[in-house]
Amino acid sequence: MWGRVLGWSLGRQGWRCEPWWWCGRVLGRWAQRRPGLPVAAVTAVVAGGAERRSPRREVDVAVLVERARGGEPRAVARLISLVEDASPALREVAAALAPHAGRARVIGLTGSPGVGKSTTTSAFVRALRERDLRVGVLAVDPSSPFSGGALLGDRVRMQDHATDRDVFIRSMASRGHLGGLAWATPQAVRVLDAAGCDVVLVETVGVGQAEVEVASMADTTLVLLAPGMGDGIQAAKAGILEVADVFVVNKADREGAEQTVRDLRYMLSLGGRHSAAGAWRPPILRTVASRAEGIDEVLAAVDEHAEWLTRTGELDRRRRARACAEIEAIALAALRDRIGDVHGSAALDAQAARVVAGETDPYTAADDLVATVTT
Ligand SMILES: Nc1nc2c(ncn2[C@@H]2O[C@H](COP(=O)(O)OP(=O)(O)OP(=O)(O)O)[C@@H](O)[C@H]2O)c(=O)[nH]1
Ligand SMILES: [Mg+2]
Repeated sequence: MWGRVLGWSLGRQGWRCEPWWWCGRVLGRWAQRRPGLPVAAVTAVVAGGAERRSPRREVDVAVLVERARGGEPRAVARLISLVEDASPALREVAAALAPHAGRARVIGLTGSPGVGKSTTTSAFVRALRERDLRVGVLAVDPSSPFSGGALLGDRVRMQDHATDRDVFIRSMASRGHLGGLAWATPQAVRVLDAAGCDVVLVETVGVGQAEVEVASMADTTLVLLAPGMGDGIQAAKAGILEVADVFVVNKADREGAEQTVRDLRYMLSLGGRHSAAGAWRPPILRTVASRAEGIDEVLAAVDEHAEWLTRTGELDRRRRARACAEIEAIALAALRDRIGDVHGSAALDAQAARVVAGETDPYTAADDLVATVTT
């Protein structure tokens, strides 16, 4: 839920009436007209009912996770909010989710703004629903501090799926957290995984470092390009060619698609991770996402990649590497917090004075500092 005003709440499905708020109003008025009645008590009882139902109240994480596992959209949304807001309940949420995650296939989609990621995602959702799979979609914008704005268009495009109970769609933004989405996204994926999603699609905007990080959280990463956007060069610069498992040249109905495919082939021929012996060779596929053309072929390539991941043990290796990165990020954040506490303290000042006086070097001083905060 995004907000509430006078008995109405704004959520994923638009504005909704809040019956308990209206009950409170009506009963309160009714009680006021009866002098013998303790108005405050009536209001308190009604308010209590409303509060107990209010998702902003006390968080019972175990109940929330159970409800999410039952596929209840509100519980899923609430859990993702707790993760995104780095709520104090985050640790409890992570612990409660752990036994129920690891089943979903995670597919990342990345590429420059406007290349057609959301259109492709929407076409994927339709194709996956035809296979009767439950689908989660996370639209992630690492460069934006807002969950709305640029992503509003995505919601509009995703409207086709808004009433489908087996499709969960959520947009996330960094909200200014340090390394925010890098750790919030895997947790949000776990929420969707625990909610029984067979496939989680993670759409990230742009081709910068943050996108590469988010993309590397997927089992299979799709890099989208479009003709005439100079994407190939940009992608090569950002190192995105390295993370791609499948290349999709979208907007193949436009002039220049063949040139984009040729450019890509050339760049891949120059070497890199994909040219090693036994490595996965990323296919280059053409799509017209707006007409759902080529989508089945892309899904077939994703299936083939999934099969390769399992056969070669790469899936396990990737998931472990991801867990390593996640643990490391959390540990570093904790360490940074503690050093922050030390910052300006007498211990740090004393070390600084010794470095300035030439009595020690900054490396030894840093070792001492780390030893102080970790013991
Ligand atoms: N001609 C043509 N237009 C397309 C195709 N796929 C998407 N579009 C259009 O391209 C525009 C951008 O599509 P989106 O799906 O929003 O692109 P996006 O990559 O999600 O954009 P951001 O989320 O802003 O980065 C929309 O107007 C689509 O209708 C295609 O295959 N051919
Ligand atoms: Mg989009």
